[in-house]
Amino acid sequence: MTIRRIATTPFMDQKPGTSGLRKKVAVFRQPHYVENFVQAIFDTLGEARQGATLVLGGDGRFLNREVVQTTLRMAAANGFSRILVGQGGLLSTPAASNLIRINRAIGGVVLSASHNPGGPDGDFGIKFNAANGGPAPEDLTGAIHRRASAITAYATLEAPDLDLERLGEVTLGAATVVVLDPVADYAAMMRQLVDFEAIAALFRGGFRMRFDAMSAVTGPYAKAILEGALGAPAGTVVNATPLPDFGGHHPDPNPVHNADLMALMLGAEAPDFGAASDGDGDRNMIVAPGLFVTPSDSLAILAAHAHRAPGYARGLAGVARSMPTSRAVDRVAAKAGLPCYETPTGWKFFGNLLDSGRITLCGEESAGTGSDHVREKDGLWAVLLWLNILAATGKPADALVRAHWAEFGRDQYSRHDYEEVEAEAAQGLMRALRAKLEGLPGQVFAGLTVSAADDFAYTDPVDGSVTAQQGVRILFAEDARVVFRLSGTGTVGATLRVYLERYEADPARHGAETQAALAPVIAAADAIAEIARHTGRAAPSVIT
Ligand code: G16
Repeated sequence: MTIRRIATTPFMDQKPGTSGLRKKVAVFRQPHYVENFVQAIFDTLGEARQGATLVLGGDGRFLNREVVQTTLRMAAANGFSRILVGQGGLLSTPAASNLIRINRAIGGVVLSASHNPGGPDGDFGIKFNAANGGPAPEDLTGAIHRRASAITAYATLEAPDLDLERLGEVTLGAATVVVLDPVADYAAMMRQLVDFEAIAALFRGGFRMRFDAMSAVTGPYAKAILEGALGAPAGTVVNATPLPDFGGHHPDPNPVHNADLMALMLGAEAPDFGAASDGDGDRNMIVAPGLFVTPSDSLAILAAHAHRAPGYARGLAGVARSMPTSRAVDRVAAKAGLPCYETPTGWKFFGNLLDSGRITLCGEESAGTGSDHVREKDGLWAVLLWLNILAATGKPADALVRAHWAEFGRDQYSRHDYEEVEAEAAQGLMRALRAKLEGLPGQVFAGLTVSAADDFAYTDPVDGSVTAQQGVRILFAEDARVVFRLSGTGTVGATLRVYLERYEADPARHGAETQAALAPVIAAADAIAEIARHTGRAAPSVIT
């Protein structure tokens, strides 16, 4: 087979965001667009790629199959010797992370725009995960961006598409392509971490749950593990077939985009437990009967009980959360005497903490929870750990949450998103906020007194790297906080995220409705940032 070098010119917008390069499908369909970015990744790896193993797969969204074939041909032409690809081109993000680690691969190309909608008018994405299985760190994404901005040629192989349905090895040029079952290794890892027998006994005892795979990649994983290995009744997993357009839905596991699960769990016929996962299987949603569990609370509850699962029986080394995530997990860490780290938004910032053994568990408000078993957040793992905890404590999920609040207090929490705001308007809002930070302490807004205000900067304790301008945080003396930042995963205009929280120690008030409990914080946020004036929006587009 002939290797061809194709001349190309750079696209100047190939800058990875919070999690890889995410754009509209139409952008990725431009001639050479995918090839340029993939070649930039390969070039950045340099000579180390010669003879190396590469992992490849995606969440099954529109373009997934085509880009898998393109990447296979390019990988074979670029000197990789083994390419491990999930059957049908499918791999969940945590499963890809695991495969990279257990096969000592140089890294992986993961095709996903996560929770963003799919289909021809939706979004697509390409991210590179490094040899530790985690998202490429900032220096690597920076190098890929620089390379993509100066690229002049890419290498590919003249070869027909491979049959990715048939498991086994095939030769492609000088490389071996291994088409593997995307679920098997992942399921084996889960068996090591959580007590399958205890969960199976729970289901045998009549425990009922719904897992909504949202027509995305977790379907086959959840079917095999929950209904297959653990014996949950058939039909426990719904929307289990990955579809290129996710059935027309937004595969984002939150109360807004999974209103069906919310309605079921808040209704009279609620099963014992509800859960969902996103496009590429790294996010999770947890719903107890009558009660949505915020990702921040979920992280805290998992941290408090993880020792009940065999994989964590020796306890935790430490925990971490992204800065905008509520401080609920900090309270668990303080009581247990564990180190607790606060990182910028983006799973890549947990990588060094996990690699150096400083933390065992970490999570984010954006529905991500994970541990040191891989270097990505892991949706199904979080659900299995919850099930293990429910089995071990014998407590109903809602009672477990309320008991947690009674012990630690409740961090009322909500995120208000203003989507597709004109980019300049959103940046203007952030500039104006930064300009007034110094004068804020001592001022009173909606009855709350500002005690501190800054623009979050993070110094990585392992490599000393500094990441600045990661979100404006304003603390109030009344144990409340608001954080403002612009999303790094949107594909149209800018998304302003406003993260709101208030701590409540008094159990008598733990039942309060969240938006009502946060009303003064919401009013103070608006007064400080003048959201309506800058964005022209009277209300958020999405409240979660
Ligand atoms: C990605 C990152 C997460 C981050 C989330 C939201 O998640 O992996 O670490 O919290 O985006 O980021 P932003 O607030 O910048 O939109 P995913 O699930 O989209 O890959």
